Amino acid sequence: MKFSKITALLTIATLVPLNAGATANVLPVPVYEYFSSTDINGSVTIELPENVKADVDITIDTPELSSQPYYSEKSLDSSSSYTFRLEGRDKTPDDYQTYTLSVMISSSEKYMEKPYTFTFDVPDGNDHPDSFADYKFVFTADDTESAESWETVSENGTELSILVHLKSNSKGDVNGDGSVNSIDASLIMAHYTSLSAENGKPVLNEGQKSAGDINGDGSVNAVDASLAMAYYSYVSTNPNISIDDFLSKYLA
Ligand SMILES: [Ca+2]
Ligand SMILES: [Ca+2]
Repeated sequence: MKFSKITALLTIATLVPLNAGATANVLPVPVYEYFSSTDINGSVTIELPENVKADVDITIDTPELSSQPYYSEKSLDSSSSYTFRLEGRDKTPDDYQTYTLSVMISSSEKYMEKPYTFTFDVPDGNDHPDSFADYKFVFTADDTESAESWETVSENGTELSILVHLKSNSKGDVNGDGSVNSIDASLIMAHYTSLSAENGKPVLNEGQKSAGDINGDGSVNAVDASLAMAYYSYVSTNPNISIDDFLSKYLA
């Protein structure tokens, strides 16, 4: 009787969200095939601002493996926080493991040019009790024009606040280099082709998809790629026409 009460209390305790303020804390599942939960001695918690999505990748470097996927989460939603559990290991020159966190945040029309990255180690919990490494990254986002995709706003031990600067691409300019040409058409086709395949992954991020949907019908496909090419060839003889003006003529 006594034990079952204790068990019930423990069960309740594990259901309490780890972070007050976030609606729920999600524990993503590692993709690393050698993951051993008994070796967990660290974690990375990510909190996202409202109205964004995030792709979060954690890779591991060891003497045998370089940039091996450890976690790979796509389109994480802003309404939750996420805790990625990590194994610890004692480090020697020929036996190490180093993690690299990579976070790409996007909104429906804006995206990060470069991912936020952070490289760190997790010590071995058996040899170093009380060494649990609990990193926390609190992200905020704005659309300030900046040469940098992100900046560290504050750093308090292992808790970091990161401000990301989201940018948007103009219509047709999928890669954001300032012009619409065959590179953009190729990216649109690569995205469409990849998603048409079984288990295909998107090539374009949210902001790029928005720029790639040239005719604005909600999907990015061969029609948009041919419109990019048509505009590119038209602009070579009519250099001052905007893509919107071109489209209103061409699609009329
Ligand atoms: Ca371009
Ligand atoms: Ca379209």
